[in-house]
Amino acid sequence: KNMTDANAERTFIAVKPDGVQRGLVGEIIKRFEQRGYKLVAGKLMVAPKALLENHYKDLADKPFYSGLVTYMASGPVFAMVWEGKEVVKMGRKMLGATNPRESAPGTIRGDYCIDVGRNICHGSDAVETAQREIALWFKDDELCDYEFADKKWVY
Ligand code: 3AN
Repeated sequence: KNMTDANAERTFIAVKPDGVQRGLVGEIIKRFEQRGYKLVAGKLMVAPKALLENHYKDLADKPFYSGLVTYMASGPVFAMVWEGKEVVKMGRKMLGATNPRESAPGTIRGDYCIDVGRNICHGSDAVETAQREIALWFKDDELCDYEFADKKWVY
């Protein structure tokens, strides 16, 4: 795959355990699908603590870190890879601000949650972070390489 293709940018999006419990997996998938982004991987899994500690290693010195890992390990998460033009930046916009009370209505967090410790979804914050997170959560053979038949209607 030609990763210099601007329409082939990828991001890691996860529905956290609270989002799964609240039945929001479909709603979150729906928003990315309807926007025109392409789903290239997805799986429901209870994340091992070691995976979560690696995923959140930059936050290891934060006071909320151990609570964050415990919350993320408390039930299944729905992990996904989405592809498309500027999907990292646009994915963050669609999720809304980290603190849901600062997330605009119309964003996922702005529509479905209240508290930063239960903010229902994760999205990579930069292209390099996305590459790291995708490699951490998925094996290469879990990423599906295919084209939309009607891509010309999105781009
Ligand atoms: P984001 O997930 O929007 O990139 P980060 O990387 O600053 O935000 O934080 C990662 C996760 O840590 C958040 N999604 C949230 O679940 C949790 N978190 C961030 N700040 C706090 C906080 N002040 N209290 C509790 N949990 C927090």
